[in-house]
Amino acid sequence: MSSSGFSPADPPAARPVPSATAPAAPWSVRPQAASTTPPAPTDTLGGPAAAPAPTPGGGAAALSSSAGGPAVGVLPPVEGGPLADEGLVQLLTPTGERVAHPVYDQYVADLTDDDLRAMYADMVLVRRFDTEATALQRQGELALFAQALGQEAAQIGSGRALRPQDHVFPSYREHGVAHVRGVELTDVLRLFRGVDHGGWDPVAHGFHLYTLVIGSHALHATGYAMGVQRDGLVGTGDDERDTAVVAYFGDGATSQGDVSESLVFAAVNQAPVVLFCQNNQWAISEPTTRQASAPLAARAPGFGIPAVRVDGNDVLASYAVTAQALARARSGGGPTFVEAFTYRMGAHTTSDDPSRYRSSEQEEHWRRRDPIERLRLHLEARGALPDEFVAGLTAEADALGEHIRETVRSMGHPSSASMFEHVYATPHAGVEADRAWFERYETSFLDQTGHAPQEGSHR
Ligand SMILES: Cc1ncc(C[n+]2csc(CCOP(=O)(O)OP(=O)(O)O)c2C)c(N)n1
Ligand SMILES: [Mg+2]
Repeated sequence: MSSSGFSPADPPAARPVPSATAPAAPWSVRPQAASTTPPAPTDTLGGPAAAPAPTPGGGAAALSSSAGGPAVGVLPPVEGGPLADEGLVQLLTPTGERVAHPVYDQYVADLTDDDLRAMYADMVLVRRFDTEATALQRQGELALFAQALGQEAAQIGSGRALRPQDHVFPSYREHGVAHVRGVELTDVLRLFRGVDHGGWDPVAHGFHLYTLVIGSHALHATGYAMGVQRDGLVGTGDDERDTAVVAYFGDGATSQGDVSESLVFAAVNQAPVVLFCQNNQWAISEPTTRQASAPLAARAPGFGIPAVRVDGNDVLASYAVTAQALARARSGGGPTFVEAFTYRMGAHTTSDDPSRYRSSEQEEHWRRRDPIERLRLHLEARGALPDEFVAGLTAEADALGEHIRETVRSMGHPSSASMFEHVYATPHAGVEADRAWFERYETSFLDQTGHAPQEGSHR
């Protein structure tokens, strides 16, 4: 058995939705238990300074009554900037200490040392995959690659909370989720080598193909969830039947209309969908502070969707909040918006150079919050990371690296005509017309003997 432990087809059962209510988040418009003084926007997370508070004459002033308090019937603006770290659900501190949580402890209470080691192994293997794929791109073996570096906890934690019947709509760096859904990581590289539109069977894995059109799959996921609902696969009480759908997207995607539209449809239909936003603080070179003036999660309640902000570098907390959200969806309780606050430790893709737009101090700040290191420290403190396990995992990672290198180099060259396959399940006149045009185009390069001309001779 591999050191990655429990099989992707057999995640630990998520527990039922707890009746306890989480304390109001600092950005909530709900009345706060203690002081209602908004926390000052801070830069405690090492990112660029949070957006300034609204100025007189701006939205906040316009919402105030002449007496200075909020106008009757008008909701006040949400509190805190998009980088505020107050209100994040956390179960493991950056140094690996377990902290208690009144709501989410119960979701991780059943996790054994084996489960924690399995999560650790997943994260280590996915990081090795990232490293190998990046090196292969540099060697010209891949056209492009997008790392998951730094986001392993958000992906493995949330992915491990899924059940086999759940269905995931990823964007393009969800390699950790792909791994726990049983997708061969080398198949992910078929897309990045350009030999395939996808590389795996979405139905077999409950894991859709990667989506490069930012935010579009939030709509696909919500529509799919509405279908699941209409198929009677929600709220039956049968753990093997009730199904949830997850859309993974980034902070930048929340600026797209598609994501807002999916929130509308999810809310009014009470669709069994979890809208899982990995806020890695960057949309290529655009920081979250240029796209939001309040936490991204704070948008969802305005649509009527409950939201939770979680420390996305904490694998346990990511597991717990996702388990709760999935249980809500499967039981017919409707959608949840999860904002996993994390950091893109690497470049956007291999075509990007982040030193052009962010500081090495910020990168160093987040290196000290590495999600893998956090779980390693926790396991060590529990005495649950024996040397033999570490040695076995290192050997498994080395074998994975070799497997990736060999498999990618031996991927064949598809015919260019294959790009027209699988566009639709049934024949389609438009695709046939494109295929015929492309064949004529390719034939136009052949010389009179029907052979391809020598390199450069047609120029
Ligand atoms: C509709 C659309 N607009 C623009 C782009 C170009 N683009 C590719 S990645 C990206 C940034 C996405 O940022 P985010 O959603 O935060 O995801 P991340 O890459 O950080 O995981 C953009 C704008 C695109 N692919 N699709
Ligand atoms: Mg981002």
